[in-house]
Amino acid sequence: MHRGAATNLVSELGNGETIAAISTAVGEGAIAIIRISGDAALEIADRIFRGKSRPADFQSHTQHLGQIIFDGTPIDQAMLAVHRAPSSYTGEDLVEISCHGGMLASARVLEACLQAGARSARPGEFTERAYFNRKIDLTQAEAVIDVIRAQTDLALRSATEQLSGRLGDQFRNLREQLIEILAHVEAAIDFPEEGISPDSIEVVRGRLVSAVARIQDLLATAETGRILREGLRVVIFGPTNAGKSSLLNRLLGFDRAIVSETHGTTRDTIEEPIHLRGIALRLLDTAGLRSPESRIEEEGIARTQRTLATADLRVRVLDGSVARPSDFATGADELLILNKSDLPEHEDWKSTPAIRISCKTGAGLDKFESEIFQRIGGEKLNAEHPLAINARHCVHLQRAAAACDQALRAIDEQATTEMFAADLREALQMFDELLGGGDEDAVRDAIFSQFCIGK
Ligand SMILES: Nc1nc2c(ncn2[C@@H]2O[C@H](COP(=O)(O)OP(=O)(O)OP(=O)(O)O)[C@@H](O)[C@H]2O)c(=O)[nH]1
Ligand SMILES: [Mg+2]
Repeated sequence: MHRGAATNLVSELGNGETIAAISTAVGEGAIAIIRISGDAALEIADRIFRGKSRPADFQSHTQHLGQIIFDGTPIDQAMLAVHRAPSSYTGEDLVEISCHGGMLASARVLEACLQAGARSARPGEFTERAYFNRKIDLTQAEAVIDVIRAQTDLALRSATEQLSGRLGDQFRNLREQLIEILAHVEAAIDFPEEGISPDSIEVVRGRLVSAVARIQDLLATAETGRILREGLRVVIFGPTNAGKSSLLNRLLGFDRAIVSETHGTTRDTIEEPIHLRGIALRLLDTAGLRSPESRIEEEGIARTQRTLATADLRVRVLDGSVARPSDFATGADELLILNKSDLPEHEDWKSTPAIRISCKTGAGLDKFESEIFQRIGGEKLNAEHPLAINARHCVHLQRAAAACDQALRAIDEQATTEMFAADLREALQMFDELLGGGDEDAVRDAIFSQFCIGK
């Protein structure tokens, strides 16, 4: 095939609306997968594939061995599978080519697809098409990103639950409840002479109250969602030489930070990811707090303060074998740790409630981990079906709850039925947007732009 022919093919195939991309990660691997999706996917496959039969004749969901041809020459041996519309990931005709995983081989196969009339897919465009073809709702599309990014089993389980549509189902149920209530109310607007009987007002009120309660239940999972998706920032801080870096190293299981008996060893903030009982955390070790003895140390301590300001959980570590500092104080939201429990405890600490650990022997670390787990609501995270909303869901649900509350006030203040209906419609609108109604460009910007190319 000649390069010059490509532009003609693109217009012939409907403005290049058939897309192609390498769907596997960049780099060397055993295989790479190139996907083609759109009306012309089979035609394009026919142009670049030589095997026993033509892809257009393949049965859906079967794989066939052949060669990929580019500029008239074979470039790689590959397996090609055809998934016919609508039974494919995108809901369109979809072709998957599994070729050798070298960078060059996969790039050449993609080039062959483009030359044969496909255009390069934008990030997330395959999933975007699945969404616009109604294969999945917006919460499921979001779950695809969560599955890809999941770092712990728990995060993965939660994302898989969402991908299966369970969160979408909950939103749909709530939406249907609101529609029912609205239908009731609109009937009263259409037949004002009949009005709404006091009895049915009570029924409507009761349903609305239970809808709000369910919205609040979902909102209560927002924090869990944030922890699962982003990981929690746990900052270790306290006076110099208390054993902060020793604690970081202990929890990591390797010597990440320098430990020494010299006060002021750590100057910079050190951040490392860890998994604690299935939860992803970001653990931060900081420069010890004291009157700085140099400009560098002063900067280190300033960094400690800035890091503390962004902490989800602060862990104050002190040396239990020495006297209590005269300026000692703890904040209510901190975890207080007395380290060096292998040494005799200084009497100043006798009545201080704290978790006593030894980074040297490992004593007390179990208790410390349990306490962190409890503080971040780990029990909730371990529920059998860990559904947890994301930031976008949170904003919409908050607005829906506010609109429902407003509607309840409208009932109580005996406002006009129209006002009540307007509040309900606003709440409904929120659920439409949650599931993916409304502005297509906004959806594209907010969700699919976060994907990688080829997904
Ligand atoms: N006996 C005993 N010594 C410990 C323990 N934990 C730490 N140390 C010692 O205490 C000293 C200070 O430890 P680091 O971890 O460097 O303390 P730090 O809080 O990071 O100190 P700075 O970075 O200077 O702020 C080192 O000599 C450690 O070996 C412990 O549990 N028991
Ligand atoms: Mg240190």
